[in-house]
Amino acid sequence: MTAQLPPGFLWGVASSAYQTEGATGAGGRGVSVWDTFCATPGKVRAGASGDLACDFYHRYPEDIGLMRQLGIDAFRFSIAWPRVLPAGRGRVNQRGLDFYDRLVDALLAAGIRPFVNLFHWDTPQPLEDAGGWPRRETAEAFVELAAAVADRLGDRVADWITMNEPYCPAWLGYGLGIHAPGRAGAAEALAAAHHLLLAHGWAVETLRTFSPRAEVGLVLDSWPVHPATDTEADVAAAWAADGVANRWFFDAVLLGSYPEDVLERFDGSLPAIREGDLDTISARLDFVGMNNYSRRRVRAGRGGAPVDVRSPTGDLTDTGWEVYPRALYEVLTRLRFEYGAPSLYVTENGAAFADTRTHDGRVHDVERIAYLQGYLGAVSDAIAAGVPVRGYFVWSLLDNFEWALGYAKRFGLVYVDYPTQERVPKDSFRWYQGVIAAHRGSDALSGAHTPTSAGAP
Ligand code: GCO
Repeated sequence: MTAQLPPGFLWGVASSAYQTEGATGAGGRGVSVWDTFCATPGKVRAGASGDLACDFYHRYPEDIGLMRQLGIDAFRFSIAWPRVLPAGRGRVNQRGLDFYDRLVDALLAAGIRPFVNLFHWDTPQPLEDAGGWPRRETAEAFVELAAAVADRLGDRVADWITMNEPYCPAWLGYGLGIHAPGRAGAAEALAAAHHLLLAHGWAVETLRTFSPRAEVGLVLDSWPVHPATDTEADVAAAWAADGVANRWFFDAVLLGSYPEDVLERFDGSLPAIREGDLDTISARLDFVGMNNYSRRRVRAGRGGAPVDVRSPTGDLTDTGWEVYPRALYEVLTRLRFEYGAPSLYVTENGAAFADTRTHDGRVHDVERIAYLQGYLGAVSDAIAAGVPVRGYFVWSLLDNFEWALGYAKRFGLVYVDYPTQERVPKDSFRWYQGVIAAHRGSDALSGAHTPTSAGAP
């Protein structure tokens, strides 16, 4: 039994450049912080890198064939900044843009609406060498990326995302050092977070200038933070963790202010926040994209500091994340009812499981089907509660490079045999295909939906 979703609901899959494209030396691409991080011993599991990844750069026609088979309405992908501006700013590399031009045309020809995300963490290395996201200049450079891409694709692309999960590059990249560029310090993370948001705000305006039909959004990740127990200390710790990971971004983007408790907690480590910055950051959006996979459970550690604890019960995915569909309901309703998000897409949801090919050559990923089913149920509940959720993107079409975890975690609806690059649709692929077809069938009956060509010019 599949969740009830409204007519016109958009079905998609999501991906990102560094995780799938490979071809890091092709077409005049510059170096990104992820190339450097992967080349640094000990940073990425088994010394893996995105050098080949899924070779999507060369194999995209085949992969679009898979998307057609799947029957999706929309494909969300990101632009590799170093392909477009190898030095991060200045000279535009037309060959880099040519790739995305071909990709967009091929998607449109297949009746698939491109959702273009300008940034999924692959900052050009020269910008990092000049100080990276803790410096305001990096946000200024980002405007050049937005302009170059929108100028080239804006006649055909209507759905734009400025960036994906600014929390991750800020806190995993600059706060904890477990993602590129691997720097660790709260002051750097907070400065990076502010400048990422500033870059987002400036890009909103730039995208609307260059792409007249643009619908512009930002993708945030959110895991609801639950206290491990209802003691006052744990509740306070959960609130503090929620402040850094969620409210910092939600408040800034949707309310135009930073949360007081976070400002107080980090007093002394805060970046220069100039007058007008928060007006820029809270620029009107057409939608907010939500990435959700699970929830966090937090207890008070030393000095009350938040410490994550594992869930004592429940199913876990291969990344150790609790299967907890209610989390998605919570973030969607929160964004709408507490923050007034205009409309929402679930821009990522999915799960890693230890998929293997069995004797029949197939991948019977029953856990993934159950996971997705549960979360789609949460989407349908959120819609029933009055949240305008416009669509849902599975992370991901293909197994791909899972950042510091290398290729060890498989999130795809399609299994990738990395040594041969063979694509093997998993059982979840067929399941999702069926969900989409059934929905479209009911849409056709109600006469409410024009399949796949909805957003094409
Ligand atoms: C993220 C990123 C993706 C990940 C996915 C699975 O949400 O962290 O957008 O790049 O691969 O989420 O962890």
